[in-house]
Amino acid sequence: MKKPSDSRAPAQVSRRAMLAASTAALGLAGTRAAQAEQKPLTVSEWATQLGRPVDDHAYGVPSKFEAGVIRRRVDWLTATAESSVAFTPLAALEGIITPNGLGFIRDHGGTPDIDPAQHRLVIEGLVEKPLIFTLEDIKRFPRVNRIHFCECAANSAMENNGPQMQAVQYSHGMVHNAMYTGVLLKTLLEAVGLKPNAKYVMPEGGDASGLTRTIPLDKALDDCMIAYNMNGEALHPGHGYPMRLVVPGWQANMWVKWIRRIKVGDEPFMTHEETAKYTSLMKDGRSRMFTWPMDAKSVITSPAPEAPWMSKGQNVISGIAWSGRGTIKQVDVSLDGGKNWVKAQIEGPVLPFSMVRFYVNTDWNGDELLLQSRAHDNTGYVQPTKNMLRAIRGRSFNYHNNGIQTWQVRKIGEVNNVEVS
Ligand SMILES: Nc1nc2c(c(=O)[nH]1)N[C@H]1C(S)=C(S)[C@@H](COP(=O)(O)O)O[C@H]1N2
Ligand SMILES: [Mo]
Repeated sequence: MKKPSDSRAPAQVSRRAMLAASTAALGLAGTRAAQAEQKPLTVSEWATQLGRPVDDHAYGVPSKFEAGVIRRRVDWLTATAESSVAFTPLAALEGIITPNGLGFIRDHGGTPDIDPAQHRLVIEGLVEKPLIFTLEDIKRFPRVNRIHFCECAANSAMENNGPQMQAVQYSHGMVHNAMYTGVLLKTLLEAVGLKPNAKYVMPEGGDASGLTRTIPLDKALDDCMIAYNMNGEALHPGHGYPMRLVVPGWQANMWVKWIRRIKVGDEPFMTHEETAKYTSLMKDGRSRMFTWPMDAKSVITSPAPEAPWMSKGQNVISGIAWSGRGTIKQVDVSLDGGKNWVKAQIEGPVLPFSMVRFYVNTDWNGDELLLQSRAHDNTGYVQPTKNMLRAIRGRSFNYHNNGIQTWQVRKIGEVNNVEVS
């Protein structure tokens, strides 16, 4: 039996022999075994009295012991709390569905509180019959349910300049994955009737920022949705209540929230922000524009700087992968900074433009690891290293940074955001 080498693990060595059969079999060396010893199967305090009344929260909340699992803002990142971002706590989440209360929120002008009875969606421009829809109208059209990731183009952008954020929540937390219920945009565009010269749709938000984007008609007619439910329940206000545009696989700034107007046009409608901010500067000084789909990306969510391993022996590497060009085909994991790779096990649903969950089960001897993950999608695209991206795009703050992330597992309780050359 291995000796626990973690100074944080309580002195359980002498009594560990009693648990040898179970813990040695699992290779568990630390916290879990210690807890088991401190709480044998006697009657626990909470079993000697009645619990709280059923339904004491009309809308359920997590255990108080999960109080650290929350969205977090980085206040220095943006000028104000209204034009800000609150990041998904990826290290604490499992599977592929992000709970609605934890999915990142990015607003340009704060979150409006919209009365659904007052909200309207106007479809106008190059259409035969402009129409105004209420939420109830929208709900009368045939429905679809689709699971999709939503990733801000700026996710991981700072990391292009070298390791910055000591938490996967901040380095990669501008992504969430949810099941949307709504109507295909195609269905609504058929209802208004497109004029033959229609080429683009221009969705506009009903918030203070009035965010407007341009989407080519092909994409609009393919898989875009007007969604009103997210993970079963009505969209939360921060995610666009009562309705938002879903643009599967494409950068999240096109997923217009609180959508109130769709104008159909024959040329792109470029706002200042769209031309100036959502282009990517390259090394040679030119800019990449219209970089709409999000390329394949993956990240190990546990261990991570905020979720270190606390024991040697058996440990699970858990991560997520997604591609805006299709379906994830394979994820590789390296323990040595990209020299050797093993194929991760993808566990759970594999769907187009959706996250997948991957695992590698390990037996950790306590030596330093340099953990990386690398996604492959069904177009044959393989997630590049950060240096491969820099060779083309340079080192500036870079939108669409899908470079491979490295976590250095240095010792029990310590994981760092690092880079290997
Ligand atoms: N109307 C409106 N839609 C918007 C925004 C906004 O500020 N206003 N922000 C966009 C940006 S930049 C992102 S990253 C996504 C974030 O979606 P979420 O807040 O549901 O995560 O919404 C997009 N849609
Ligand atoms: Mo964004």
